[in-house]
Amino acid sequence: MVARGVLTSVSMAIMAVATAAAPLVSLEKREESNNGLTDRVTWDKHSLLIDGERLFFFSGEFHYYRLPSPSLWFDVMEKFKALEFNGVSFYFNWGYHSPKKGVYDFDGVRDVQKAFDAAAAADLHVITRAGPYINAEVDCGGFPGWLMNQHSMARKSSPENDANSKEWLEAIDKYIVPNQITKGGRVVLNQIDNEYADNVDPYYMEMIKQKFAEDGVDVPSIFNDPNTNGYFAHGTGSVDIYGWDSYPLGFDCSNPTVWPNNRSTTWRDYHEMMNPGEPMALYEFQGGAFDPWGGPGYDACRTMVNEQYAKVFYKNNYAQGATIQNLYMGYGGSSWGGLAKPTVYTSYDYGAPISEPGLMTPKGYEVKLQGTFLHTVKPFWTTEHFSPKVDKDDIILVDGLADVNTDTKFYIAQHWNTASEDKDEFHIDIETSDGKFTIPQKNKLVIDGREAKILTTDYDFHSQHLVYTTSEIFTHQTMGSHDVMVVYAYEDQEGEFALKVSKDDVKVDAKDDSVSHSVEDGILLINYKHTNGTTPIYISGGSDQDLLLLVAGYSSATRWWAPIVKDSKDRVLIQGPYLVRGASISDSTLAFTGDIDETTDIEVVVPENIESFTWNDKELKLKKSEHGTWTGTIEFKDPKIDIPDLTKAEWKYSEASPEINPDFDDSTWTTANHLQTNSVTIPETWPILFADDYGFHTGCIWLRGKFNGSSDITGFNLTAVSGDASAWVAWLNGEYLGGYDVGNQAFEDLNGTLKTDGENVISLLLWTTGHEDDWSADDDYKTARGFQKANLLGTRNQTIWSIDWKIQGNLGGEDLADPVRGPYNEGGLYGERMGWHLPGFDDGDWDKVSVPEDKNRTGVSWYRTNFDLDIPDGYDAPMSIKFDDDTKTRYRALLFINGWQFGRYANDLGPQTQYYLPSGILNTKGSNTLAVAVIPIDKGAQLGKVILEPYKVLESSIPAVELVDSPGIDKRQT
Ligand code: IPT
Repeated sequence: MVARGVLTSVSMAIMAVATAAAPLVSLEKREESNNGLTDRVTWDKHSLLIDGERLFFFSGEFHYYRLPSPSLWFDVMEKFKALEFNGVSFYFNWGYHSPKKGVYDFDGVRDVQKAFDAAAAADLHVITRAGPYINAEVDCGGFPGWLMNQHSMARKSSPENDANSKEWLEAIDKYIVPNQITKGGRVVLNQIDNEYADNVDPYYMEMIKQKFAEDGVDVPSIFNDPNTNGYFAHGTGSVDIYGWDSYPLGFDCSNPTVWPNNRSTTWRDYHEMMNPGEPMALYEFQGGAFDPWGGPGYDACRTMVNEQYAKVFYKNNYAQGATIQNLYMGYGGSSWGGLAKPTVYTSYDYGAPISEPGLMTPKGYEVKLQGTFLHTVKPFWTTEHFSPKVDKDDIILVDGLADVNTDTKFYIAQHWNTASEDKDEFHIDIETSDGKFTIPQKNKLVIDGREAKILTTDYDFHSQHLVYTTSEIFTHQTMGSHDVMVVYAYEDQEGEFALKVSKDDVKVDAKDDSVSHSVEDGILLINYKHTNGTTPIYISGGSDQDLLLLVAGYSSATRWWAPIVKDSKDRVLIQGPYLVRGASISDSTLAFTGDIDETTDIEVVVPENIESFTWNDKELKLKKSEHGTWTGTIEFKDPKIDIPDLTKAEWKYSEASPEINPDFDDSTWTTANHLQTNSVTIPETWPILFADDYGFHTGCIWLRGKFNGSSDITGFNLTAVSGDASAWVAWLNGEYLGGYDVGNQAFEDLNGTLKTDGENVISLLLWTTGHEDDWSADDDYKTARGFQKANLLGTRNQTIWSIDWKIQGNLGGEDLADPVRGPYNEGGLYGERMGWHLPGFDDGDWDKVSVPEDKNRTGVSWYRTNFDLDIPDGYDAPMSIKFDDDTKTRYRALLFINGWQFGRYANDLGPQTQYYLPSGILNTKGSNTLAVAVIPIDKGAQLGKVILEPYKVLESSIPAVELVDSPGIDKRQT
């Protein structure tokens, strides 16, 4: 075991300076810290080091619980790697694993080991973030439903809360601990709680930190401060590597092209003050945005947090000094079932670099351009800031970063006004070991609107010495007898590339007219324009090895991939495909794997010994060009997938709300008789009518209230409490009274319906949308779902018990009827309780109908149909269900695919109408059961069109997708 503290190692680097007579010896003094538990993961002020190797930690956030198909975790992790993330950050969701105190489930879709395996298979480092509190727009912010009945406050130290928190940590640590790098796994950092900055109790943090340590977590601890508040950087509860998060564009995507001018320029100073001995870490940096019910939708978020945003804001982070950057989200997924907190709907696409159905996006490609640079150009990892001289420094901000080990310097240029859409030309004064220059010397350097550039100077790569370039570097690689570098800029922008050469008669060969060159004082200066496509410039005779400079326009650059060849550290280059997942070499054959969406022309740059190629195991015929690159075409074969037309399918229908009828037998329901609650909602009448108090934590809730009529009683008054987008419907003695948003509603003038003599029965159906989170650590997650007030009108003593109530939520409450699909899959609708959503339910005696429906229905309705799919091997066709209707009456619907609830639809709120059905949950090679429950809020609703549709069809090397266990009705545990 190593002692906590500073490890000092001195390494000698001998740097021969061409012009100096004697070599200079420079001593690099490294001061690395570790946490006293392991030296496998260390750090200094510049960056993290893993096994002594420095890296730029560039990760994306992934929530396995938002994609309940473990095979697809391998797919998504492979895409992370392809987009040049070298890490992944996992939140673990306590509530997802624990339906009941003491009960933990890590089987099937909850098998987190597979998530670790998927990260390892894709060669990704892992950050674990197990909370206990995670936020993440999930129900209770990740706390299990049963914790709502805990008396003590969450996220505060108390015997009860400590015990419950430790119960979870003990369960999840069994997975985190063996997956740490120290045990042969990939976990390198472990987060303590999340964004704990309001109402903080440092002893709680300390307790969590110690529990992780006691259980054997020995990698450095981290904390994600909600912005630069300084929490847990020092003192009780403080962590090894403090960091913060930031969402500079916020979460309102409704004006997606309007950007606030709020890029941070003060982080460097803050970091210097707060934790100067640690790398600057952004444990969550905005990678997209969530969207609320009724919001503008994820296309708008993708537009707002687009690739230009990624250029400006991520590069600004690097300029500020960040070398740990986790994008929240890398892939968002779906808040299926009741996973979401009330503000968000089923899709959690997030406008992330990889979309909900697993597709590439423009921002994904931008992430790849940046990531490849960050991993290639190593001097970028050890820099100090300086302020260069810029001619337009009132408009253009240029941050200088100077490597402390070499002469390499970087210039990060952007508009001072982040939102500026102007095109501005500027010059920078640079100082290199080859002299001082004002660049560009011959043509133009611009920042065009919302872009930012990283310019590299004085940089040795392979046999070359770059003096500077005004283009951005994607990557470089030596290919045996010649070196290759790919640079890029937006189309029509000019570039200047200055290379040190040993002879004046260097040969520059380019087919493009825009390319010109000159040699002066041993520096070859090449000027060119970035055009559509990629222009090769072949430079020979200037150094030991030739250089193939590939000058790409931006859109061409987005399709350059530089996969690291399996079992090596070298990259090969390929331009064209939609997605390149991997490359491997055996003998003289290079095998690529990836996805295409159309017939694709490609160009490949590989070492000279490669003579043949395959794409997804099929031979690929390529021709060698004069500069040694290879070109050819990958043919896309349309698989002609037969997508069933559900508007022509046979559907079965059943009405599904017998609870409305006064004589419905509710004897098995729970009697609502509590007089006390741990909720933060203050009851106004008794008994307590909060569903969670009776163990019902998800989905729809039914209540039935009975009272004897009298001539005094004139009606009743109800106050429903639930989250955004919730609604409730009331019936009296079988008659529909109305459907409402949450809040208070008085029911009077019930002429004819309210009995003055005999028993009256109120039936209430509450459509809930999950629980609040605990952002402020004030137990807000304990806000009730149910009724705060229920009293009769016309009588005295209205707050006391005047109605007898029964309550029913999901079958079994915390003792799940369906542990495989887990605590969030089903609520308390009659059909859910009866298992109508499940495969194998016999709907033989239901009515045959067609959908769209031609009848107005009142009360809850269920529809079922089956369909077959046969998506051939070698293709990926992520599927969806779309609702298309112009029904004016408000209704809500639940969509079940093979028993899994994958859609909560609100025709009156939107915005979501299309719901992703992940393969594995969906049987892409066989039959599927689709069920739709329709809950009218207004009287009479008509289910519109239900359409099955792929988002895209790709010829793909997606890893084989195993069917998820989808137990049928016979497996119900009641
Ligand atoms: C940040 C949370 O850490 C994360 O869990 C998620 O909720 C995210 O917000 C928004 O999607 S908190 C940040 C807004 C300060």
